Amino acid sequence: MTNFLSLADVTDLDALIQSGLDAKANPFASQHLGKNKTIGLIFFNSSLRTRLSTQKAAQNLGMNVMIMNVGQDSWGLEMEEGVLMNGDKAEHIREAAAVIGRYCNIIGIRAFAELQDRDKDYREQVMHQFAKYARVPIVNLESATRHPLQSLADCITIEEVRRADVSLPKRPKVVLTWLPHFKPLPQAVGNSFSEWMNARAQAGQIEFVITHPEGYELATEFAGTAPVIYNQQEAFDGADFIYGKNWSSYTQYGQVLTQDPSWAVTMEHMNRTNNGKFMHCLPVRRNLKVSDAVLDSPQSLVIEQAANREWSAQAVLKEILTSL
Ligand code: AN0
Ligand code: CP
Repeated sequence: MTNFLSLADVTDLDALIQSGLDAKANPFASQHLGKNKTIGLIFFNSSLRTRLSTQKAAQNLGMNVMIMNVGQDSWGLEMEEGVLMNGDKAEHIREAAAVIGRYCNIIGIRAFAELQDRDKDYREQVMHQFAKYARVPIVNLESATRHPLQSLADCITIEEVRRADVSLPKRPKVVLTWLPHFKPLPQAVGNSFSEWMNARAQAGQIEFVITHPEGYELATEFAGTAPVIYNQQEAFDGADFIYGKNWSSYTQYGQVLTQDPSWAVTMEHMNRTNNGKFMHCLPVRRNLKVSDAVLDSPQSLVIEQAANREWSAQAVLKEILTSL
């Protein structure tokens, strides 16, 4: 693996999931692999889990870690080519990425969608500019359209539960549900989760269903052929895993079309499932998107899911380090 930008960079998903589970069982087995290697973690946006879990994973592999918040710690970075830089951005990505690439063996980047211009966001300019000018492997720490380290942690979490619970069906039913929120959020987590779950469904591992109000359709490149059910209750029937996430509209780009509170997940919703587990990438606003009762119930996987971010990052970094 050179870059880890999306599922397309994964050659063997089963092996990567297993590598994450192996890292969880034995975190320091490869502690010499990253000796004298440096990872730079570059954040254009806030983070709790991604920042700490990726740092921890890199340290488990013996790497040195440098972290920078763009704009706060560094200069603002211009991404457009051939522009007159007379605005508020003091440095161009050409120099910035090239310089960071000289200090680091791997660079992780978080840069959310701006939700203003759909074509611009879906072009993934920040990831591609870094990949072009840094000349070292790039890891996506959540880009405009994807969050693959989260999706890998989600796969690890589902696999872990599947192995532990023999009563689960051979192909558990996984439901991605939209949740209400007053703020426009990116589609990245929903996109990525769909992309990875569609791959799992195609491999015969799970059944995958998407539910959201009309107008919240994800781009077809991500939704794939998963059934979309506009009736949330119907979608929840017999589900083994409920994965909640808010996203803003893709078709009416970046808009909040509804905040219908009936879409927030409560115990009543969960009672329609097959004693299903509740998943969310976090951060989550309690009682706006999902009730206290669900988050605090034994059905909630959110903390284990966040814990598994360490092992997803470790599996990815291990594979990149091996290819250096
Ligand atoms: C971000 C998002 O929705 O993409 C990050 C999630 C991991 N969430 C918020 O901005 C609240
Ligand atoms: N799930 C996730 O990526 O969380 P952070 O935004 O806190 O990194």
